[in-house]
Amino acid sequence: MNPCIVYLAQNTPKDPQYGRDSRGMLEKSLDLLFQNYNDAFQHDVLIFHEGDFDESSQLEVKKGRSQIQFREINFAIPEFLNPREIPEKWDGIYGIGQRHMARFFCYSIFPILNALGYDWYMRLDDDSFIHTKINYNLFEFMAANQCDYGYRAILKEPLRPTYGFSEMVLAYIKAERIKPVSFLENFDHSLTLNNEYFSLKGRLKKRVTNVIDRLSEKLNHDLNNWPRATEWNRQTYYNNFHITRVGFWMTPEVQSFLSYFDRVGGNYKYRWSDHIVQTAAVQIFMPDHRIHHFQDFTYEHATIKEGKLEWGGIFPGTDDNELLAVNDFKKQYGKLLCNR
Ligand SMILES: Nc1nc2c(ncn2[C@@H]2O[C@H](COP(=O)(O)OP(=O)(O)OP(=O)(O)O)[C@@H](O)[C@H]2O)c(=O)[nH]1
Ligand SMILES: [Mg+2]
Repeated sequence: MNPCIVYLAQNTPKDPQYGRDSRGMLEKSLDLLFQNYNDAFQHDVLIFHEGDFDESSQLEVKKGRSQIQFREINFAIPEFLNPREIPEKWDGIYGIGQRHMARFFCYSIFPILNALGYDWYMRLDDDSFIHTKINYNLFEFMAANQCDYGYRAILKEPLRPTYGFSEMVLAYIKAERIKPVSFLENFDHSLTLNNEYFSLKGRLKKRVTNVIDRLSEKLNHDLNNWPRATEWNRQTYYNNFHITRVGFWMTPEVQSFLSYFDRVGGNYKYRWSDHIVQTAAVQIFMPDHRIHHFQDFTYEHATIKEGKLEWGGIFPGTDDNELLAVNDFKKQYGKLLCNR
């Protein structure tokens, strides 16, 4: 096993997207990571960057921790996309850097890590904080339990950056005659099957679950019976923390799906983010028993705007409700989680 921990980082006290102290947050994230986990397990930590960490800043961030390596990458809009279709600022807010980041994490990262010889990775962002001591090797735990994808939280993605996404995924699995493992179970408002309508409310709920199961069973045989494409529940892995086996992402089926997604250009044109495609890939191709929900440590990833909690939050570990970090967070923002 040759695992690593990855970050994508920016060497700035005020990032162009949110005006946050990216460099300061990265250092805090690394300090907590080493204190609570990596001092003991000594995994390689790769920090991808666009050349803005010069040698002296790299040394400052490393603080003598030899496991940390900086790796320079270059971002560019793919040549097969029409640049005129790509807004410089999406919705007048989101710059191109954020969309390069999304493409990096849902498409480019897998062949890069594979070529470097890493077979597992764990992702953290500069604003990802692990607050609890983790006393076991997370990668060995995953392998020993035959899991290929581990996540800490699920959040409901807003509608705006998902327009057209589920339709695109359904078109692909339909055309390719793929029978998704659990993706269709997330179309849960209503269903059309054999011209019957089932409401999710009340007593019919159980029946709908059965219908979904049957629908999954039927898919490859009856292409006319499909869930309505606009009904995706948008529940997605909050993947600023995740652990996964690189080999899964390099299988021809998953690569083919990711390449299709990439050619559509949804990251750049519609701000479809990395976590929605990652969620779909996992739920289409990965058996449920290979997915693990970590709940035993406290993880923080919060989008704060003007002092207010806008998205995400702090996710207390099973025994961590009285943890100082949890109490401080609640005191400061009035709640633990924001998932509008
Ligand atoms: N090099 C580089 N890194 C970036 C860029 N945009 C984001 N990142 C990094 O990628 C990681 C994820 O970016 P975030 O802005 O936190 O994106 P996010 O987690 O989807 O958004 P939030 O939920 O609001 O935190 C962070 O570590 C960022 O510093 C970019 O343009 N260039
Ligand atoms: Mg983030």
